[in-house]
Amino acid sequence: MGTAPVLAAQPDWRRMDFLSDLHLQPSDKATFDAWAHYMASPHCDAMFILGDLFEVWVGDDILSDPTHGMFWQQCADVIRRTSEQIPVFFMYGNRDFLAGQRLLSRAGMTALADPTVLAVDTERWVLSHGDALCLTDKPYQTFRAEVRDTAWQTAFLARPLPDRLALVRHMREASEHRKLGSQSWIDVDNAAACALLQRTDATVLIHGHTHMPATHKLCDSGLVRHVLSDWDATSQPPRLQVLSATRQPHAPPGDCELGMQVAPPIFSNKNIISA
Ligand SMILES: [Mn+2]
Repeated sequence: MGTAPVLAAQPDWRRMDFLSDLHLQPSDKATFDAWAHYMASPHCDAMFILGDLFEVWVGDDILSDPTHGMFWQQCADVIRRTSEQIPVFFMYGNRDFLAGQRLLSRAGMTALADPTVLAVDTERWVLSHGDALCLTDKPYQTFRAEVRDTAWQTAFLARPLPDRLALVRHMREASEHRKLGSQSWIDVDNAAACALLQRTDATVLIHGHTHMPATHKLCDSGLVRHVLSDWDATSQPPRLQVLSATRQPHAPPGDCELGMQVAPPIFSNKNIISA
């Protein structure tokens, strides 16, 4: 990863919400419903979706496909209604990196590079999906470099939609099979996370991807790594976490509170988790 672009938080953004790994898909209506409810009345002034919003994205032409299009249109329309009220930023994950301009325009989302530095007053936070930092997974990093290549993407998108859907299904099955054989989940490399923060002059890294929500202190230097959970409304208890950053109205600039919450808040106060 080279240098990271900087996005300055607008002065009137009191609350910023971060979420990732919703893995929206037609077969999981409960998670879609919980997410749509959260999106319908956002209590934040800016929203950051840090990748894997969709379980898979095979190309924007799926939006107009008579057989498969309806669910993805609904997703785009849910985002559209939110982005008409507040800015919605989207970072590509390893499952939806083929999201294109047509989806972004329809949903009213602004794409963010991975990583992006979010400058909040005097603080600098790095936003990332997280997969690029899982360095010990060498086969995945090779695969990632291959599929992020423009020529690969052009060739893939040129294939008929049914072919792409079949190919993705095949790749998913192979990946699930591989996971069954491995003992542990591969995590973000802490040294790489630390180096990224130092290189970008930032103190906080916010990412998803690993589905291992936690707050890690990095390299004894006050640096912090916040890991977002994935979303699953059917698990017990439901996983529907949003990391909210709130600027206190009377606090000095840069005095921001980061707290993990569960969305939508209708589920009950018991679901509020302290950061
Ligand atoms: Mn991911």
